[in-house]
Formats: sequence, C-alpha cells, structure tokens
Amino acid sequence: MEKGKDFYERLESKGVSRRDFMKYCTFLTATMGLSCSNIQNVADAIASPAQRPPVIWLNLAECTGCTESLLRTMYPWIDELILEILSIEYHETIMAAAGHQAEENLHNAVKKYKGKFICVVEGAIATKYDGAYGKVGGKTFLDIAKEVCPQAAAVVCMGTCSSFGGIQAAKPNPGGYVGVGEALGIKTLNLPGCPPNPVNLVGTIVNYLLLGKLPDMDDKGRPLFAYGKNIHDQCPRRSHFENDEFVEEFGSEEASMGYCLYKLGCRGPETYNNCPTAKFMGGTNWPVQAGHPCIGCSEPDFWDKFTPFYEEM
Ligand code: FSX
Ligand code: SF4
Ligand code: F3S
Repeated sequence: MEKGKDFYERLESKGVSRRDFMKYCTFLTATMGLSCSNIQNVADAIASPAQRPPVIWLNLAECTGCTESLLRTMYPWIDELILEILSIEYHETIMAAAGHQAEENLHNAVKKYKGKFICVVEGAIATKYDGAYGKVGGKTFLDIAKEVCPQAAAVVCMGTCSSFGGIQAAKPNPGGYVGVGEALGIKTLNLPGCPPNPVNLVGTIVNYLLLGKLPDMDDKGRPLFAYGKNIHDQCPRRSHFENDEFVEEFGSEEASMGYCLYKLGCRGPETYNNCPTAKFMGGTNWPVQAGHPCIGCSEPDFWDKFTPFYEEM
C-alpha cells in the first residue's frame, strides 16, 4: 500500500494538494538544514510516522501567543499536521475537558506515558514565595512543572517565556519568574521567540522522528538549525550598507526591500534566530521585511537588555 495514503486523502479532503504538502516539506527540509535528498524522508516521517510521540503540553505564565502562532499559520492544515505527527494527550488550550476532568487527564497521561512523552511547555515559572505568583487548578506552576517535566523523555520550551522567563522575568520581577530549565535545574530544548516560529517546533519533532533524537543545540539549549546564525547576517537589508554579495545571494527583489533599520533600534546583530529565512505566516513575511526593527524577542532578558526599543544600540 502507498505510504501515508490515508494521510494524503485526509489532506485532500481539506483542499490541500499533495503538491502543497511537498512544497511545505521542501521548505521544512531546508529550514532543518538537511539536503534536498531528505525531502521524501521528511514527507514520509510526517505522513506515516513509525511512532507518534505522546505529548503533554503545559501552559504556564504566558500570553498564549505561542499556541496561537502554532495554530494560526497561513497553512490552515497545520493543525492537522501537528495532530498527525504528535499524539497530543493533554493541551490546556485546545482540549475540550475542563476543571477536575482536565486535572485527571493530566495525571493519567503522565502516569501512562512515563519516560516516553515529550513535554512541551509554554510560559515561565514563578519561583519566589513557593511559586505563589502563578497557579492553575489550585497548584503552583512550579509544582505542576516539578511533577510533570522530570517524567518526560524530553522537555521542549516553546517561546521565550518558558525558555528564559520572558516578560514575566522583566525587572522588577516580583514573582521571581525564570525559564523552566532554571526553575527545575534540568536541561531543556529551547525554541525562544515571542512568539516562536512554529516551523522550528515541527522541525524539532521531525528530527526526533527521523533520527530518534533531538537536534544539536547551542549552549542556551537552542537547536542550531534554527538559531545558529544571527538575524543581521541573514538580513537582506544589509545590502544597503554593506556590499553587493547580498544581491547575489538573495536576488535583487529581496535586496531592494528597504534600508537598514539599525538606527531605528534594530537588534538583529545581537539576536540569533532564523526569521529572515523561515519567515512567518507560511513564509510570507517577518518583522524586518515588514519595516519593523527586530526587537530581539528570542534572546534571554530581551525586555531588560534591549529596551528602550527604537533607540540605536
Ligand atoms: Fe511568552 Fe508564549 Fe511571548 Fe506569549 O506561550 S514567548 S509572552 S508570544 O505566549 O510564552
Ligand atoms: Fe541588520 Fe537590522 Fe539592518 Fe537587517 S535591518 S541589516 S538585521 S541592523
Ligand atoms: Fe523576534 Fe526579531 Fe525575529 S523581533 S520575530 S527575533 S526578527
């Protein structure tokens, strides 16, 4: 039987052609830094995964922008894709259960998939006053994370808040908010960005499905395929104050999109992320292309380190 036949039929019933899906896989393969000979492997890993890793998704102190960015991309079928490759056992924002039933679901999922599930965390954790600054269902975020994260096969932090504390950790930070790794003293894979780019979560998961391990990371726990270069080194606006190499590399259309925003406070030179190549909304645009300086939203402590925004560094 053709690999993933049901999957393609389901996509087609949503108006997504196989061609659209392969275009997405080509984009994903390039984003993951793999050669194009892997496109079919990437497509197979999504269409007919050998295993669907169970996922428990926690929402702690955050604005839910991370889930929004995941579910509201230009691809109306990305939710389908995510649900195809992952087996989401618990997700506070998208599940139907509430109250005691939700608590029970979480407890049961942790017990059933102990040592096997991926824990995706959105949001920071309050550490002062026994974590009293952040609670859900009568339990502190700190206690929930302590209960769930150490039982996981891997902890993936989605967004700057869970990775490094984010806006909750900005001065004066009365609740003592920090990222998950720091709060629990564990190693996490971090996908910072406020919000992060969903393609980097999909890339991380596909890497796990293809190779059975998490991607290589830098000293801040960020996957190198996405955070290995700074924004400035990949920015087409550089062509206006540097050299013509960018015109050659990106083409004259990209290179003519406007002047450098450094004097308007762009933090691209100090920010590591793949926004210029992965872009947002299904690859259509990213802040600097839209005319807004990069505010460094994926860097640790960016609210303290990079404010006031719109002022030259
Ligand atoms: Fe933080 Fe995410 Fe910014 Fe918001 O969950 S990274 S405030 S986009 O929602 O955590
Ligand atoms: Fe660098 Fe920002 Fe200028 Fe782009 S707009 S070249 S990232 S300083
Ligand atoms: Fe954030 Fe800068 Fe990218 S503000 S979204 S890291 S361009």
